[in-house]
Amino acid sequence: QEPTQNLGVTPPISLVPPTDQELKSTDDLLKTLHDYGLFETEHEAQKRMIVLGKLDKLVKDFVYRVSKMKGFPDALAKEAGGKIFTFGSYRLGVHNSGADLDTLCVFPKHVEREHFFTVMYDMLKERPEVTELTSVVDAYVPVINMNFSGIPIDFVCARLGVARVPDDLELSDNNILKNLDDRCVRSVNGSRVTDEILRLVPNIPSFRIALRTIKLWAKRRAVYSNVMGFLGGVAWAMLVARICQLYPNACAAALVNRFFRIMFQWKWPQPVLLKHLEDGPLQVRVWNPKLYPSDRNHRMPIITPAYPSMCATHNVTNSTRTIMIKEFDRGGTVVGDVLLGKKQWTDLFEKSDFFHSYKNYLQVIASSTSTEAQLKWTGLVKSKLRQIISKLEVMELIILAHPYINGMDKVHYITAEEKDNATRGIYPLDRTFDLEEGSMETDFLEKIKESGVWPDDKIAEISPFYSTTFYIGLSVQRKSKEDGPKTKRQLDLKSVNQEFTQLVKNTDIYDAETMKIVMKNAKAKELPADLLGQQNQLHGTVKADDT
Ligand code: 3AT
Ligand code: MN
Ligand code: MN
Repeated sequence: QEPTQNLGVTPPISLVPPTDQELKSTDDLLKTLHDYGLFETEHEAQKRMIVLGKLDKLVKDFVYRVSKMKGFPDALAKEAGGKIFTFGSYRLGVHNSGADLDTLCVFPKHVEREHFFTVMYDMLKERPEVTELTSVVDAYVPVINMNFSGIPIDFVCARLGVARVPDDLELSDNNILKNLDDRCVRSVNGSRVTDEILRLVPNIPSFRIALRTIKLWAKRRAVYSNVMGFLGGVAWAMLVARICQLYPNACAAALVNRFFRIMFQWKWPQPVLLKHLEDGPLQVRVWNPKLYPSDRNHRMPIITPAYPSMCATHNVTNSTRTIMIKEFDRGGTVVGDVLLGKKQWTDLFEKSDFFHSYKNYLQVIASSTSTEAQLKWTGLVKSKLRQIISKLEVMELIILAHPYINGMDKVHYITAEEKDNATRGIYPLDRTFDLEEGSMETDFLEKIKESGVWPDDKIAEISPFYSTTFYIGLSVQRKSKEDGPKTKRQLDLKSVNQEFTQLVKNTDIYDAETMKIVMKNAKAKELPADLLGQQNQLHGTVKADDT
């Protein structure tokens, strides 16, 4: 591709090539990204290729088997084909070492979606390379999750309206979506969106370094999370892609600098588009605020480039947008100093000081008595937490409601008498332990024994109790001069509490026997010590950094 080609909805802002200073800064940036351990080894890269090769063979074998089941003669069953595509960070070429491999399996119309979750699932179960095999058939995008030779795979599927899926089949033609099940459209579009982003970026190597930088920055600054109302990987990729279109010849350091400055000044809710929206063959909505009132609610619209285009950021609220704009401002200032040699790239990646930033916090604690229940319950509470933010930010006294992107997972070993307290969010600190993200390792009894705080003969009486605490930082209006001495400035969160409790309890997942939900206020000085960067001895391990 010609680097100067106009790929966006406007001409580029500047075509100037990088300065020596910018090139040197880009070198420094690359070194810094390597220091954070972001890049995988050659060995790991090769392993991914081998796994993808095996998955492709597996898909063809799967289509063959189902074809035979349906009575196809051998030759036709072999010709039916089947193919895999990748999407997500791996497809964009910005995946970290250890990242998952997002893979789409495409098959012809005589194979049904159900076959993927039965026949394919069983074939995977047979493979010695496969561990931790699970599936979520009723998700918005149904998926098989597994580790294949140690690499985490998100395996989604699409049944196309064709008799054969040859190896040279492409997904770029909009007509491929005709007569597809909605779930298939969503699965195919994960891949089509990533492909389009790459097609619309003029300088892919610089795009990749800039995007890796922005993703690391967003994680460290705690603004990387679609569920919590910030942006997810696809949205960050689209923003960086737009900057690449505007500066097609810039190197990564310059792109990162422009990114922060342009995003800080952006006239939201003007949308970020990578190309003009297309009409297509489906009876589905394409994002259009002139036509659809709900699209006008989007605070920070970033629109996917593959038909049918959608807003990737409908979760953004006034508060989360304000927080991100403030972070863009900070990012621009820091990078400006980096380019002047006054600061280091590591300064850009300084961790968010969320737990030191507010006087008042709201704690939302989801708890239960088993790991299985806890995973489901926490997932549900997390997915609904934005509703609290929306309710809080319309309250008169609240300026900003700031959700932290991760919940804090803990296990508490409690006696039967301590259960009542535990359900109210009061735990014995000497028997409380951090759980690593994603893991539900539960055997901390040894540690309790070692500590000597709890005598051996009593250990039989304690059982694990799991809690996940989400934090919302509250910026509350100060007393104003007009307030008389009797003016009530008390923040009343009772109704928010009640509505949220109702909302999460009124679901299929909720089980009154095992699951509890509590909302509590916490002043800054009442926050657990481990959140403030002080180590509590028995908490032992400091949580590993998630980046
Ligand atoms: P990582 O390197 O994996 O952290 P990523 O951008 O690959 O970054 P994911 O693997 O989480 O992130 O997601 C890849 C794509 O899968 C992005 C989106 O098209 C789709 N996807 C992810 N989560 C969901 C979801 N909850 N619902 C629908 N689609 C999703
Ligand atoms: Mn991924
Ligand atoms: Mn994934």
